[in-house]
Amino acid sequence: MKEEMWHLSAEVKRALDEGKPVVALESTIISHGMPYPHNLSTAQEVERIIREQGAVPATIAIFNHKVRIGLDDEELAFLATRKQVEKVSRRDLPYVLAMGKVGATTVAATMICAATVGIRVFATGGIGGVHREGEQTMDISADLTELARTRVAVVSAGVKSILDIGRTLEVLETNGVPVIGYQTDAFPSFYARDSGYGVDCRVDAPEDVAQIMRAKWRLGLDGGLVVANPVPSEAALDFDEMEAIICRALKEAKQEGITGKRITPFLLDRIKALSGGESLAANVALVKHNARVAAQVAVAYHALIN
Ligand code: PSU
Ligand code: MN
Repeated sequence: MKEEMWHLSAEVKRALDEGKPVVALESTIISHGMPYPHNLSTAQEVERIIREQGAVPATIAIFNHKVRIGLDDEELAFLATRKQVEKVSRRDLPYVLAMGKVGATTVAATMICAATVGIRVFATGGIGGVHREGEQTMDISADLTELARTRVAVVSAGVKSILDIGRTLEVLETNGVPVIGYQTDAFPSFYARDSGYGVDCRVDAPEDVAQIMRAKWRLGLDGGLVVANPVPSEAALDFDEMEAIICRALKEAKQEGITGKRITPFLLDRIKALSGGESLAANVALVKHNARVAAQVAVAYHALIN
C-alpha cells in the first residue's frame, strides 16, 4: 500500500489500528444515486446508525490524488452538492486518481479500497449486475467481477429490476459468490421484498453471516459475499408498479442511445422522476436498514476473529 495514495480519517485509522469493527460505504449513491438534499441527510444518518451499533463508518471517495477513507461532514456535503463528480469503478480508478479529479466510488471500487485497508463489511443500497439484454450488449457491472475476486461482504437490498435479476444471480453463482438471504428466502428486488428468485441460503442472525464469511476466507477462497437484506415492509413498494416505471425508463434510455457507465445513473434518475417521492422514501429506508445490518455483521465478525 503506497502511503501517499491513501488517506484514512483519524477515526477510521484508530479503529483499524485497534481492531475495531468498521463498515465501508460507497459514494456513488451520494453523487449519482440520490438527489440533494436527501443524499446528504441519508449519508449522515447512515453514519449515525453505524456508530449507534458500535462500529465505525468509512465513506470512501477520491479527492485530490488520494483515496479517502472516512469523510467528515464538510467532505460529505462537498460530494453531495458538487455537480462534476466522476463515477469511479475499477476501470476508472487509475485515471481519476492520477488526474486529481473528484470521484465517487461504485460498489466495485469501494470493495477494492475497503479490502486494501482491511475493511471486510460494506453497506450499500443495491449492487450492479447484468443489464437487460446483457447477453447482446455484454453490459455486466464490474461489481460482479469484484465480488468474484475481492474479500468483502456487501449488504444490499438486492438488485433493481432495471437489471436482469436471473442472469445476475447466474453470474454470481458462476463466480462462486454466496448470496445469503438475511431473514428471507426470497432474493429482494430493491424496492420490493421479492423478485421471484430465491437465495442460496438463508440466515437469521449477524453471527451466522460472520461464520460464513470466516469459513469462505479460511478455505482460501477469494472474493466476496452478497448479504441480501430486503427493504423494510413498511417502506416496500409494489413490484409490478415499479416494473412498469422501469420499463418506461429503459425505453427512454434506448431512444436516447445511453450506454456504458452512463446507463445506471440515467435509469436511476428517470425512475426517481417517474415515480415521485415514494421510491426515494423506499431507497432511504432500505439504505438505513442495510447500514444497521452491516454494522451488526461487522461487530459479530470482529468478535469471531479476535
Ligand atoms: N444501484 C442502485 N443505486 C446505485 C447504484 C446501483 O440502486 O447508486 C450504483 C452503485 O454505485 C453501483 C453502480 O456500484 O451504480 C453500478 O454501476 P454500473 O452498472 O455502471 O457498474
Ligand atoms: Mn455497465
